[in-house]
Amino acid sequence: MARVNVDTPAAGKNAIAAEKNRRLFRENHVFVMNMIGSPGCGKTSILEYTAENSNVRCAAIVGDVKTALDADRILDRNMPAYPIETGGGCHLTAVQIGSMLTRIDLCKTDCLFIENVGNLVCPSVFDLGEDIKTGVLSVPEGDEKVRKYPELFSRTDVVFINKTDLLPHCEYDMEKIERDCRTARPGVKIFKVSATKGLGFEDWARYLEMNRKEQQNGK
Ligand SMILES: Nc1nc2c(ncn2[C@@H]2O[C@H](COP(=O)(O)OP(=O)(O)OP(=O)(O)O)[C@@H](O)[C@H]2O)c(=O)[nH]1
Ligand SMILES: [Mg+2]
Repeated sequence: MARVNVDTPAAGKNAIAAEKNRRLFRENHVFVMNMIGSPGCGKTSILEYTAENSNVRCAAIVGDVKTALDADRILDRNMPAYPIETGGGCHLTAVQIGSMLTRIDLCKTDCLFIENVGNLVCPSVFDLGEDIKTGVLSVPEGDEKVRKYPELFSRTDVVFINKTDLLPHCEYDMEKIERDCRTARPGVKIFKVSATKGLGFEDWARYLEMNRKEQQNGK
């Protein structure tokens, strides 16, 4: 079985780049969320909804193995979005994020989203310099994902449970998954939403606004 050994020179390089990114984010008072979830769980759809419905000054770095399709979707909703093609890599690295930061007007950004490559495993162990890791789950994936991917969910301060509009069509124990999230990460904030139907985003809007105020107080 292939394993990712994170105790390597490459990991050391990543840690140094992550610290550099973090310093830049702090200096510019930018709140950074690293969004991690399976392919198709709705990461881009949540950002599209946010772009259309929030006044908070946001930008996104969007990682995909190939194409800039997701960054284009976000740009179409008037949120600045910067694609990174990993060319086969299953996660973003802090070096890749650092190379994008000269292109982003951090002074005019309160919240930066990093949409990681769709994957519940590798992105969870790579620090990008973010403030928080955000897990994105969706109802049709099934309600055992938190237990099956504990590395990620032990590190997520925010979890979206997306595609709640599909609850009537799926066997999904919402109470169980919420309990699993809280066991894995006590204090985690959980937003239950439907990105395509625009449902359940009230708490998310308040959370973003609270962070905007905190960042702007520092600017
Ligand atoms: N029914 C339903 N479909 C949704 C919802 N959110 C997203 N989708 C659909 O799910 C599919 C994948 O959504 P994306 O936003 O592209 O997912 P993603 O996580 O960004 O996918 P990758 O970037 O490929 O990992 C699209 O067809 C969306 O329209 C939702 O709340 N309800
Ligand atoms: Mg996407």
